[in-house]
Amino acid sequence: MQLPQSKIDFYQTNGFVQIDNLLTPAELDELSGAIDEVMLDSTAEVALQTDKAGGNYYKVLNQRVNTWRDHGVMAKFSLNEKIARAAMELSGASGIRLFHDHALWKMPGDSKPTPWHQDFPYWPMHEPGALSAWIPMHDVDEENGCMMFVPGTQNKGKLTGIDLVNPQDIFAFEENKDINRNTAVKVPLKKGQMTFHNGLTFHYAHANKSSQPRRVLALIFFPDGTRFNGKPHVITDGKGLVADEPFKGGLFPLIVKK
Ligand SMILES: O=C(O)CCC(=O)C(=O)O
Repeated sequence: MQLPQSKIDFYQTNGFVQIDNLLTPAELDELSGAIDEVMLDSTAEVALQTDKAGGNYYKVLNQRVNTWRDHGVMAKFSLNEKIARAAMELSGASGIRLFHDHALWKMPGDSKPTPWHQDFPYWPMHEPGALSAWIPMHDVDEENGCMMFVPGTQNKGKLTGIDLVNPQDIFAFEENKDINRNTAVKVPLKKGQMTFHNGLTFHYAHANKSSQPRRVLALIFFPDGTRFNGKPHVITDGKGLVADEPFKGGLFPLIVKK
């Protein structure tokens, strides 16, 4: 085991956890250089950019999806065994596959917060258990877009997905009336620290009020054996996946197993 049991217990209880120094400073510098290359390369064709400058989604997130298929150094980190092994230990899965990576930049200027949401409702998976690693390239705090999590909300189950541009208030949902939003935990991070969060955990990120992009790589992992639910998704559409069958193959690579 590479993680202390206390970290696994914290994740299981709270639905998120902070992990320090999984990547070395040299690795982080290499990743930081590569993510800049991917994000600043207007010719990159494979890594899908979800919105262009000026768009409403772009004000929340300037995002490129599946950078690992575009850039060898991104692949080195999106398929990194240390990160996937941590995801396996936290989730208790017997193997971990990558669903997709995404570079998540919050641009300076007219920046909007990432509203309170769960991730899992967006993902075309039957079984819950998927989780994200959220890896900033630099220090993050309330000023430039650090995250907040509501402990224990991973136990709420799958709720209606939130529109990230015109968000509903997740705390106003009838089933969430027992949740006190003041229990949310703000998680500023220093370079070298990262978080993992369960796809069901309520989370939020502050707007970026700094003068520089907030640069993050997020990796979405799921337990081996998770089945495709057949719903449309930008990552799975047109890939010939069969509903109710487990995800498999090189597009959703098995990175680590017990
Ligand atoms: O980086 C952000 O602003 C939000 C990230 C997020 O929602 C996620 O990684 O699930």
